[in-house]
Amino acid sequence: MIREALQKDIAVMQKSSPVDLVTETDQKVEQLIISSIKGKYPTHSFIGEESVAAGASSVLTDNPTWIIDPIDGTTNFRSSRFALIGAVFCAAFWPQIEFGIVYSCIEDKMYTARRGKGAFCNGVPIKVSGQQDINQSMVLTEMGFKNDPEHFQTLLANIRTILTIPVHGIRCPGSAAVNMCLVACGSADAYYHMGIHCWDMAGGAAIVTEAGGVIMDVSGGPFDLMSRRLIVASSRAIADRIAKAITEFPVGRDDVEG
Ligand code: LIP
Repeated sequence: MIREALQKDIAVMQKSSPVDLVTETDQKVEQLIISSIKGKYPTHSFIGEESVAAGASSVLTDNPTWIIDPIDGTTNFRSSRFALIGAVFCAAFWPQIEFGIVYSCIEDKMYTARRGKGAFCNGVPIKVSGQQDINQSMVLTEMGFKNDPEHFQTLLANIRTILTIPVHGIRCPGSAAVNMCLVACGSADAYYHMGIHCWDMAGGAAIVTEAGGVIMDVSGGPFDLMSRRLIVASSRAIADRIAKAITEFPVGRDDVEG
């Protein structure tokens, strides 16, 4: 459905800000995923990016819950047909993530993982690079300016701090879920981000963990799916070094509504 939509004109609507976009395809893909899963598991719950935008709850309960981002990288999808666009879904059987699926649909790469059973790309097992040396690492992050000069200054200062550690480079591919998969398969060594959502992180969290990666909060504490922030890395040493380097800014939580 996403690939077909790329052949046509894409009408874009703005949600909370110019960096928070939605298209008809986001809404249709989310409905398709939810109705397919509901057919099999009628009692399960859902947290979907577009359903939450329309007013649904994003609080995780102890009911089996599917967390869905129909198009992760909507800006890539809408503006440039940029190569990295992910469709993400994952099942959280509270308090654990049971499995994650990220489909990088332009590349036709299906990343999958199930807790304790490993991570795969198109059925082939994947592993993080195992890199321990921050000076030899490729780091991913994202830039979204939400009209808050203070956050923007911190975001830019963090990029400068990481670059001058130094590292091999920083890249901003535009899809949180795909970024996590790039770390999971060893194409990048780390990814950090503040201001994303549980639907951007959930599928990739399962995949990077099963690929042998480290996932943590930007403070260096345990990863919290509802915290809107994370570091993933090929090793504890690199994750700790990034946590030490970056300055936090407040982003709120997904499970505090209103
Ligand atoms: C997007 C992320 C992207 C990030 C944006 C946004 P969406 O998700 O994947 O990496 O920079 O802030 O959260 O909105 O396209 O699903």
